Amino acid sequence: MCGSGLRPREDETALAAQAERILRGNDVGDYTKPSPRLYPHQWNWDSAFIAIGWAHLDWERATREVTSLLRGQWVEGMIPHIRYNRAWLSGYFPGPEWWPGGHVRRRDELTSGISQPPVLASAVLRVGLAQPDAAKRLGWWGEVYAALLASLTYFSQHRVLGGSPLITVVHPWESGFDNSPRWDFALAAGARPSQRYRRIDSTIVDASLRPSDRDYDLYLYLAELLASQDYDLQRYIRRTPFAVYDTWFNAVWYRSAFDLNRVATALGQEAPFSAAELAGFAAAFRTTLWDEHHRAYLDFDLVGRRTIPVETCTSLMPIYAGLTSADEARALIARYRTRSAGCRLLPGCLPDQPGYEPRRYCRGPVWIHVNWTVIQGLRRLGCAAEARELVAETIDLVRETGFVECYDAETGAAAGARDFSWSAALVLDLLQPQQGASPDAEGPLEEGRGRW
Ligand code: 9WN
Repeated sequence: MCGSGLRPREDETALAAQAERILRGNDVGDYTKPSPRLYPHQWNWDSAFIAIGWAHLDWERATREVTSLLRGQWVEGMIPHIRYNRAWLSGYFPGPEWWPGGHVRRRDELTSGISQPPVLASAVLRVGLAQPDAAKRLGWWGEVYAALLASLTYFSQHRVLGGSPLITVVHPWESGFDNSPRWDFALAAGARPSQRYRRIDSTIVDASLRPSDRDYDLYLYLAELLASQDYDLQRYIRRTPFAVYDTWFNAVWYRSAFDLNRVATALGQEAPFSAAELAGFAAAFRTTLWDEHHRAYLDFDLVGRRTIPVETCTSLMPIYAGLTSADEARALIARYRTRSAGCRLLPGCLPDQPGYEPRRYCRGPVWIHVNWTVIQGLRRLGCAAEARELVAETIDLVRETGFVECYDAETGAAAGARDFSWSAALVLDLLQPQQGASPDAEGPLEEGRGRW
């Protein structure tokens, strides 16, 4: 572990200016590209994180990031993981032709057919709270509220199975941690798509850092399968090799439901997610995903009906959601840090796990959004010292290596795309003084397991 202690203010100002340059450089008007070349379209959770950064620079711009993402919403409420920009269709693979028959509300929109971890409602709470003018804030919340509610109830209504309230993730891309070693079990069957394809990503970023061709075979096989089953979970589940309760995804949904309740209350409406519903969700989360043997939260494979025994950073996400007590959070962090001693920050996967690779994408590298998310949870739980330590380490790493997509878990060297938007946006957020109307500072949050 390292920490820089007191940093000169000018240094932070320079870092914030660099982050701002990256966001402005990737800004294409109503959305921000995650990175200049590798990801030219609009991505769901990228835009949520990015809006949090924009809120510190240009509030109206932050709101546009959200409203443009919502244009891709499907009739059932799902917000797709990619909203394609027609101008750059040749620059990214796979394009919208891999997601035929989508259920977009607006016929002029081109989107993917899966979603991503639903951080958007929490981001909207934050962005709103960054607006000191209450009329503006409430006006904007009022505009986006119904769409956000539909985006969360989509999961609780259309992505549940067999009476459990937990949400089923249907594709590794949907988890946001595409080639995580947690999903290696699904590669065993060697599933391949019916169509031939050519990747573009590995011509932009070194192939050794990206998911493998075997991973892509699975991703595209599942895309074809989803489309053939009209994106309907009840049909898809009978044929797919991949359907999981992802700890991170479910924790994020819980947090967002909680945060959307706060938006509703501010708007003078009844909280849409009742205390009983959230308590039921929290109880199912604990019962299904806590693994006593590993003493960790682990994902669940719905096809094989078994716990997936791979420990990664996502096992820390209950901290973010308020699904642990402060003591549990400290214990989980301490354990993760001890087992990743020699790594920077909280690496994406524990080095003692099968499939760990320090430089390859979701198999080990450090990600800024992972650390930012844990920091938010620690702050809410009052674990201020642990949060401060992670903030200092994050800033050190970014000062050293820049705002890249992810960082070699052991050396901190750049891995993945350069000038990565959410790294810039979230560091900009971490550089803000911790006071005033932040979601963490605002009002007593009566949370914890099953309560809100
Ligand atoms: C596929 C944009 C996205 C992130 C994901 C990350 C990566 C895409 C890709 O990039 O996924 O969705 O082409 O690799 O895994 O979390 O949202 O930054």
